[in-house]
Amino acid sequence: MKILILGGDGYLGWPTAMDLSARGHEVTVADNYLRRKMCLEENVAPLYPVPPLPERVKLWQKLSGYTIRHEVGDLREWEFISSVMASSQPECIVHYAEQPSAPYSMLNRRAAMLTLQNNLTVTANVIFAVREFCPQTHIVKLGTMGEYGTPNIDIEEGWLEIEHKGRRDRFLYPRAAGSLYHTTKIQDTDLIWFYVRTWKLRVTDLMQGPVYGVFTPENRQEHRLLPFLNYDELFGTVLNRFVVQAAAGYPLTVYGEGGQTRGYLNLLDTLQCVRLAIDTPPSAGELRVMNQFTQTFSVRELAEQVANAASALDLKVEIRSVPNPRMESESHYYHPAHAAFDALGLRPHLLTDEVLMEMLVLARNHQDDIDASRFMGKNARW
Ligand code: USQ
Repeated sequence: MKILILGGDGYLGWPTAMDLSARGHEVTVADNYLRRKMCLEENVAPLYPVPPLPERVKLWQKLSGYTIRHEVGDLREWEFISSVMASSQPECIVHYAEQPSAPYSMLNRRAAMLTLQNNLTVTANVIFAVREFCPQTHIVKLGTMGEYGTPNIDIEEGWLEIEHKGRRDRFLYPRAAGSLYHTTKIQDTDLIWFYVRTWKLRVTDLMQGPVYGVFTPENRQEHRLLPFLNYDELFGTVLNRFVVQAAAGYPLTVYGEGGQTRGYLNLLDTLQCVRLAIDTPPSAGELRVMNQFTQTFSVRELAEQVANAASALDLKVEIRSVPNPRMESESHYYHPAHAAFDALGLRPHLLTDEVLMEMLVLARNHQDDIDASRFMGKNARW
């Protein structure tokens, strides 16, 4: 299949590109290096350097014999996205091209505007480009479990049947985001749902939880093909941060009480879910929503599991509760459904001590490169 990956330089985009390429798909990636630019501006480099796309594509070619095409440019620009669509003629588009950080979106007005403009404009351009160049193409869009927030009722997969005054109808599940970033994902969903109804697009919206890990079969032998591993307060997700903190001998920074519960998944399962979504496209005029995570944990449970795995490597780990920089419930009901991917045959890679130890060893090998001042102190408070 011809597959176009938007945001193909990112934490998820590059591993997805290799994964699909290794299975014989004709993959094109497009990216404007936004993640790299934001990290440079905020002085929050990842744990190890990640080569730019032309180099990664060459390394992958040498390792696998497969070619990934790459286009560097800004998908907010119509000329760029239309030229990418015309040249790649995708049968499927995986849309990751968004500012992905909740804390970054809450930093200041500039970061907020960048998040709003980037995320909504790119999503709108994808919709218009599909309509113009390939209306049958399946869009696999990365959303987030954070669109639902933490309601005091069970979370369904995208939709909720409501009975009101004796009549029934089906609506998008009520959404209540906890950051501007998460709000833009809700706005994306609304935009997409409008055009699915209006233009009969076919879209899968993936409500994904926080992802951990960096290893995939494609990068184990060649570490220059690893994705970004950020451990800073802005771009590092919680479990990746805890692993690097443990390797650095820095206390694991549990925000507040640590009862915040989310649905987590291994990077390998992001790849698996995206493959399953691609292989089972929805019909024209259908917005299919699937919750994408494999296990739920509270932040404190994650910290304890990291501490436990670290002790097997003789790393002494302290778990420390720090004042929560975020506006979020620290103790709440959380019961989200995730049956759709199970029904498609997902075989989860669960969080084990072995998985954590492999990450801990990687982080320990880069111990001298860890800048502990990046763990906290970026002033992303709300
Ligand atoms: N947390 C800590 N200590 C830390 C960092 C985070 O206790 O040092 C807590 C946060 O307060 C939060 C939870 O861990 O309750 C998860 O935080 P996170 O930074 O791993 O994830 P989040 O900001 O929610 O965003 C990440 C990705 C985002 C994705 C989202 C899925 O950056 O792109 O959409 O996970 S979800 O969380 O389900 O909305």
